[in-house]
Amino acid sequence: MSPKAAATAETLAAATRNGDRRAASKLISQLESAEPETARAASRAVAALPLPPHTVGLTGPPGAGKSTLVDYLTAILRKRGKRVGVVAVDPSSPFTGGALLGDRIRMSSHRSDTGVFVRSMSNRGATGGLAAAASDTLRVLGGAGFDVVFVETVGAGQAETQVVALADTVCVVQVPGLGDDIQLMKMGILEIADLFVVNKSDRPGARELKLQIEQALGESPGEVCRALRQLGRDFATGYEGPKWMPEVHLLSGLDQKGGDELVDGMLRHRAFLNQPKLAAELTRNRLAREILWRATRRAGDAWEASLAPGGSLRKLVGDCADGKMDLESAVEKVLKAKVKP
Ligand SMILES: Nc1nc2c(ncn2[C@@H]2O[C@H](COP(=O)(O)OP(=O)(O)OP(=O)(O)O)[C@@H](O)[C@H]2O)c(=O)[nH]1
Ligand SMILES: [Mg+2]
Repeated sequence: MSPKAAATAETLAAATRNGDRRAASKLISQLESAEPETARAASRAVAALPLPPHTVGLTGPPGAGKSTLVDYLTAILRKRGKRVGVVAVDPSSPFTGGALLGDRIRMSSHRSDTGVFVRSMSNRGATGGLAAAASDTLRVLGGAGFDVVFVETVGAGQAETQVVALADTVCVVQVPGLGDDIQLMKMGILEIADLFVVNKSDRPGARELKLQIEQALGESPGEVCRALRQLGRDFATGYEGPKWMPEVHLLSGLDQKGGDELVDGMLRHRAFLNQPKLAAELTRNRLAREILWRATRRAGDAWEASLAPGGSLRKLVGDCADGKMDLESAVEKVLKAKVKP
């Protein structure tokens, strides 16, 4: 890595810690840079920054009112004296992602507020996976001193689920009138929610949907606790502390109703995660994933370089091309070769 890229990233990280918003913004752009040197230097520099005290993931179908809701919740948290960050993640194709994002953010009311930081992210340039890039972005916002950070994602695909799993608290947003509500739940939505939001409760069918979700929660087998499940069976079965039962909140982002109760629910969930043994285990789990992402990315880069024209394993590629070696044998050789990540 070039010393210059590293120095720039380090300088930006230090300024971010001092609350410099422009530095934070630049650092995030560098994380997303298509230039691997720049992205890697930024990722390395943010590793020492702290995660935000509370990350809240919001997910739900397109148009469910997530952005309107984030805007409303941000206003409530600002009144309570919290500094709020927002990351809108669009995992759609690199070709359409950027164009749609501007439309997805409805934070105009906070534009002049220095206690609010809004940022969008797409798959573009997210080497090493969207979740890894989002995780680095969270460290930037944590470093810049934001108390609560919202991460908004659309839908329930794999990339979204991974991003949402980064959050301490996950809110699944549903709306009445989409039909097939049960179908959505079958798609594993019950599994990932700490809080349910029945949004657009100004519309008919909201109470019925709330009842439906509560009923499904009551019937769902086993322990309903995302954090415990995430830690794996061994920890979950050995765990004897209090359990978390997902809450279902009626809300209207448009009429600005139900927001205070939802914010209280979010904070209750955060407090629940603070139980000493659980909190320690969650921190370890998160660190393990970050170490793995970072190591995988560096190893991947190194192997790629070694196989590229001019790389040390170039002969191997030639042997494969000439039919002197099969693919699997080549893979074995790659794994045994000494490449320096
Ligand atoms: N009736 C009603 N409409 C709402 C409410 N909240 C948002 N809307 C409307 O729903 C539409 C979508 O709102 P967004 O906040 O952009 O929804 P979103 O889930 O962020 O959308 P994507 O990011 O595109 O998935 C807009 O036309 C909003 O005005 C609500 O509480 N009630
Ligand atoms: Mg949106």
